[in-house]
Amino acid sequence: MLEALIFDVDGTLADTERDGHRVAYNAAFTEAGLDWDWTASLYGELLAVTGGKERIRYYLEHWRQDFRAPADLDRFIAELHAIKTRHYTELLRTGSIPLRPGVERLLCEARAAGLRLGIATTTTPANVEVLIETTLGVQARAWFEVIGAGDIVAAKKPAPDIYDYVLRAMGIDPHSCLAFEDSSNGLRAARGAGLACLVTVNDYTRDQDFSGALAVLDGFGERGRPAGVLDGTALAGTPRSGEVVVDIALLRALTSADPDR
Ligand code: XBP
Ligand code: MG
Repeated sequence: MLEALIFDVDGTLADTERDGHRVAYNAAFTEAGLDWDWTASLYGELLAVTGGKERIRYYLEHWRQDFRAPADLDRFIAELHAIKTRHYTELLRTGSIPLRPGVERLLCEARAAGLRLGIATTTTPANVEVLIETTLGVQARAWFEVIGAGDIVAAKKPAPDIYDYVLRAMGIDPHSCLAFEDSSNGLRAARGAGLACLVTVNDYTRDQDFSGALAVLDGFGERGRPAGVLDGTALAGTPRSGEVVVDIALLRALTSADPDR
């Protein structure tokens, strides 16, 4: 019985990476006097590592062996990442990053249907708070019982820790939940915590491996603008297997047909 929806943030609720986080990282590098430039293409490779601090370290280790790291590299990275978070939240406040089509509709439908809502994300908590506030309004923070984000867990996605944290905090069984993700790392994290997972892809993740997903779509769809189905195995039993609008009826059909539940 579906009781709760647990959403990833970056790439799922909103397309935040290329024109949001990436721009903020580059602004932080400039402010710190670094000649680092994360192009859209390079950033696509760096997204293999979740977590901004971890991603910066990955970049140094694989692309900038020439960099003369300070004695306290952890502190240097943490301070640089804090500058990035300031730039990112400022960018969000300009209103330039909207929710993806269908997200607000689905959240409202879920609330009307009495489903519980949670968030499980690798990004920094402040980024989630500001995204919700700037796209849905400050009152929408209360829609989500738990926001599991960033360093609240030691191991980030694809480790299942953030989903385990949210499940524990909500006191709910994974089989009563459905996760929404955009990336293979996120799918693996959700599946590792025992959740069924619906994937909606974006340009950075479209070609990744989504084995184990309930279905793979190119979005949530809107009435009159349905989402394309990339892998709709579980949709076969539903009346709209070619194109779909993700609504509560579809989610209930998907999860009730799921043999893992
Ligand atoms: C995506 C991430 C985050 C963001 C950047 O998180 O991996 O690291 O790219 O945010 P998710 P930070 O898809 O789980 O929402 O710089 O705050 O890490
Ligand atoms: Mg994501």
